[in-house]
Amino acid sequence: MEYFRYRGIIEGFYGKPWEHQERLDMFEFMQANNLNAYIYAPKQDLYHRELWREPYKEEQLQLFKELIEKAGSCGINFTFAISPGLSLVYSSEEELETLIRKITPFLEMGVHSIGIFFDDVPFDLIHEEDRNSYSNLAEAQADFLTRVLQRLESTISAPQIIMCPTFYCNDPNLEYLRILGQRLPKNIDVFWTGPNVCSHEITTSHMQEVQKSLQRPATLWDNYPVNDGGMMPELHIGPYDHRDPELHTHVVGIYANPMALPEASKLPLYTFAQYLNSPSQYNPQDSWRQAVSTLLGEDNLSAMEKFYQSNTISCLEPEEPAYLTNLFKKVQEDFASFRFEQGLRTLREEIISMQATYSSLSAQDSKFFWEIRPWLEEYKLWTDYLDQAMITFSNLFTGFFTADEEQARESLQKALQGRTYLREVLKDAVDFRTRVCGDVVRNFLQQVLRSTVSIELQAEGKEWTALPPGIVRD
Ligand code: 14T
Repeated sequence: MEYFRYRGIIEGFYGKPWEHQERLDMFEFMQANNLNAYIYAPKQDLYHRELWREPYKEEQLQLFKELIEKAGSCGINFTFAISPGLSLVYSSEEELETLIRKITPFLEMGVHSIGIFFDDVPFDLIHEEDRNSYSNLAEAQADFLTRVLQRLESTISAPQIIMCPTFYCNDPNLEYLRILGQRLPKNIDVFWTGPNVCSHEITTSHMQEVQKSLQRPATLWDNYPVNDGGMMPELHIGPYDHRDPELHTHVVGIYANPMALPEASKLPLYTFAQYLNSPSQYNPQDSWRQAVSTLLGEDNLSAMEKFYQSNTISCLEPEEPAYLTNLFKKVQEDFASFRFEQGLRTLREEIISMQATYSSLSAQDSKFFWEIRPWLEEYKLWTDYLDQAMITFSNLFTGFFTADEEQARESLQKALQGRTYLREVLKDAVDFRTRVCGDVVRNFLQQVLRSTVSIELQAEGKEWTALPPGIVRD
């Protein structure tokens, strides 16, 4: 007996949709990991959202046919989803006909599961006809879906509708949800993303409250590992985490919304599948190591573990990368306690390890490693900057603490040159496209600059209390 009826992936992100071949390949991955449901809902497919009324062209339908057949042969329930909410007139019979016309080719290809999504659309009724027919948005959506279901039931046997509400997270006690719960036919499934759009944690008691409002257990649309919109600089390759092992008691299924990078998504999706298949035995760290070994090979495990230390940021782990934070904290404590050699050694060892990690991973050329290239390349840049920061600190300490005046002058001169380099690269780093290393290395470089302000002023023959340019003393 399975814990969840739907164990799936929803291609529901903004940005570049997956390629046809990537989807076919993903279906095989899903089959191998006992995932049984896929929803087609890429926001950037104009025919899915903006142009929802336009029928698909024959060539596109041909590709869908291939996808649907492949899904079938892999034991995957294929759901075609449409997002009409930006412009739909809920009360209109013509609109209903248009939607039925749009999905008819899919029904003919054997699809019996349809998604109708109202996420990220206006919160109010925007058409006058609708304001005259309904007293609120929930009533309009429930009525429209009831009519869609009736039409489907008269056309095919056992149709399935899953809807995404306009308010799909946060407060489970909204009036909007209660109205949907009352008015939507009981066999229509309803999505929910948890306490947030991208939820750090999802508890059973939260889902129990959602079930109470919706009068049915919800289906989770889990926004991990998706990295669209403002999350694009983040690489979400960590394990699925912070979902109660008892969620299946109040949830009928979970769909993970992945990244636009299909191969990179497979790491977290592998762990997601293990959670779904055995929630109480699921161990995120063990599962992740298994995922890396299985998907990328045992040989890459230690380098991937190291690289992941700098890529932990996501809704699941929103803090700065903990490993790096702790390391720099230790180095700073050493410096502050006159243990310069100790602190510099820690830095040097870290840099060597990061360099080795970059060399090892950048030498790989499978699709996974091409997808993570932007993070890998900026990781390399941070490593180089860090190397310069270490050398600069080293010169600074020598400059301050050596008895040899000549050497002291020389070292401080070198520290100032290091400073010039670091202030330039810090400016370059403003334009970094990824969040690899978080702000930890950036903050450390900034600290080097602060530590050298006084010697720079001195070198320029200015006073300690030099005022910023443009400001003159009375
Ligand atoms: F319907 C939903 F459950 C949902 O999550 N919708 C979108 C989804 O397509 C997107 O991939 C996801 C992650 O960014 O979040 C939703 O989109 C949003 C949500 C926001 F709160 C886009 C912008 C937002 F400000």
